Amino acid sequence: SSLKEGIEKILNLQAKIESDASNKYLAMAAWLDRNGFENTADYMYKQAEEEREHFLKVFKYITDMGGIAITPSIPEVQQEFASFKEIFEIALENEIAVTEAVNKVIAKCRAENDYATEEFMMWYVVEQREEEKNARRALELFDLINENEATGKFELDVQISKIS
Ligand code: OFO
Repeated sequence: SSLKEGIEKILNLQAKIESDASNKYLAMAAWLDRNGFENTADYMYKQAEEEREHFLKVFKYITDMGGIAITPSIPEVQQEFASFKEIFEIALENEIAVTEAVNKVIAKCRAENDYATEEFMMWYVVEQREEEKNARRALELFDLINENEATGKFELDVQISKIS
């Protein structure tokens, strides 16, 4: 393998984090769907698909570099949420945690002089910047549109689904 052991390990961890993110968003999509937020549900199903792609991208990279990609286990994820808004609070927290994980991979690459993997990970840096911005924008909309007013929920559902 052209991957050092520590790099292979941290990349497998990143693959698992992306896979977990996909499952978390899938549960959020289902909650949104069954609570009538059809547009935002579609948005979240799409996020789940995107995270699955992020997972596959790193998974394939490990293999391409001659390493051993480990299929991640699937833990239980949160299925119920207190409110529409809580979904986006959790989504933002999750994106921040993923960004931190990406940064750790890059720090490891630098420590191990693995500049090829560092370059590969830059795609994730850009992606995380975008996803954090979108999650923050969704929360901003909750400040602008009152969820508890007559058509507030409906309007939020429409506007959030238009992000990105
Ligand atoms: Fe994988 O991009 Fe967000 O988490």
